[in-house]
Amino acid sequence: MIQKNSACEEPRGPLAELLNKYFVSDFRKSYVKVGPEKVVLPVNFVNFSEQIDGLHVREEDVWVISHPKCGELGTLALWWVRGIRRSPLTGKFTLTLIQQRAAIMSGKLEYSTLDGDLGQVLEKSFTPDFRNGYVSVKDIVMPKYFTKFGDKIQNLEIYNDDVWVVSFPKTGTTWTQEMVWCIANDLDFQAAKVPLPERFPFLDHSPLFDYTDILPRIPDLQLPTFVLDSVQHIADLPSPRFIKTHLPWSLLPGQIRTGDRRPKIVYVARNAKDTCVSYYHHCTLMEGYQGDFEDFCKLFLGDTLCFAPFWSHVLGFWKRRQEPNILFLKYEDMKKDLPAIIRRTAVFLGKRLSDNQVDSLSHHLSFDSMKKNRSVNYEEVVEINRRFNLIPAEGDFMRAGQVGGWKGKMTEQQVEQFDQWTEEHLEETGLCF
Ligand code: PPS
Repeated sequence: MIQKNSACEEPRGPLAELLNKYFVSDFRKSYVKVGPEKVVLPVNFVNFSEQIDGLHVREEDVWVISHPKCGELGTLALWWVRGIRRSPLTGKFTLTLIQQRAAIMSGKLEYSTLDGDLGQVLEKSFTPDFRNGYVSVKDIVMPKYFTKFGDKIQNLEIYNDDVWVVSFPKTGTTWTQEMVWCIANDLDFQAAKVPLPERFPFLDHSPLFDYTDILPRIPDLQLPTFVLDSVQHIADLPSPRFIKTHLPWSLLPGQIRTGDRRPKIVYVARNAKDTCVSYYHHCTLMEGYQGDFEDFCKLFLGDTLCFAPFWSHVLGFWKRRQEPNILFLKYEDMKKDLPAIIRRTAVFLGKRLSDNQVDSLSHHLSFDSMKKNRSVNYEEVVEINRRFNLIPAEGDFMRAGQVGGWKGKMTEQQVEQFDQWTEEHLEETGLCF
């Protein structure tokens, strides 16, 4: 990295003479040596050094840094850079490295174990019968069972007419799925009686629940393919497919990330405090979390829960929100003015809705109506978990459906921590909740 005011000097000596003799042209007049490392660069670099120096760097950026044309050697020398921070005191840059480029070049995901105290809390309080631990992949926390599906997800064939709903867990995914499905299917409320997980399957469902050891023990437990192998199930679906995922941008199938295929993607985000409270209840009710709320907040703030880090998940889509195939929504806006969001989503999906249709869909999507609707309220899953003693907890998936429900649940200190954390991550992003 070149620092502002770093010294530039003219290269001297016989090698510099060779360079200036054989490697100058109309677009490259001469060379300079820059910075303490005396990096040789074209003289025109001087015109850009201040701009590069002042470049706004975000933590969720992913940089690949290499020496030019270094081929096989470069494969080893390249690193994924997770974060770049500039010290206000020294002006120096610090790079946070994730993993060697070699793994990325081979096209295979690379997994590592979770380190640190929070990793231990997670392993201790959140390993029910169907989850035997956690891994880190591209710096994202996933259940160990994800290792069986990860590469298959990376290589999943994508179609431009797919419709995806992408989100961090508990941010309004089900609500958004039902809205998107109904709009895309011309408000066919009769067909919408088919359970949502069948109409709009969850790509990363199977990695969350490993039933390999459970099924032989409970022969009466009959599970559909969208539960047992959700990735294959989706690969086999006819078009147009509707796909839910909680995967962040960096773990989406390769064809989406490279832009080779551009399916419609609706991303929904929610404020961190309500998401955390909702995720806590969800993990207790539907995923077998055994710890308390205090530890859960620590895990959330420490980005040590499935699909975390939270903010890079949200910002990964926020920064792509202008792309024509991406629609970025907020739970809070849906609560504030659902008809307006329905209209926006309809335009995005290329559908026209009359005022009456917007009204009837708003009614169908109201919290009270969705809470009673067995095709979207996951009552059956809660019942199965209880019946087979997989998770004995009591509660409803459609729990509170409020903005600000955290108020009765978080301590003053937790609120302060969440607010500070939010502020740090949203600074200069233009995103607010
Ligand atoms: S999941 O399991 O990750 O897919 O959960 P997700 O659907 O993202 O989030 C569930 C929360 O969304 C609330 N919800 C709604 N709120 C308002 N209106 C409607 N129609 C609605 N449908 C679902 C649901 O109650 C969960 O939030 P909490 O705060 O837990 O109530």
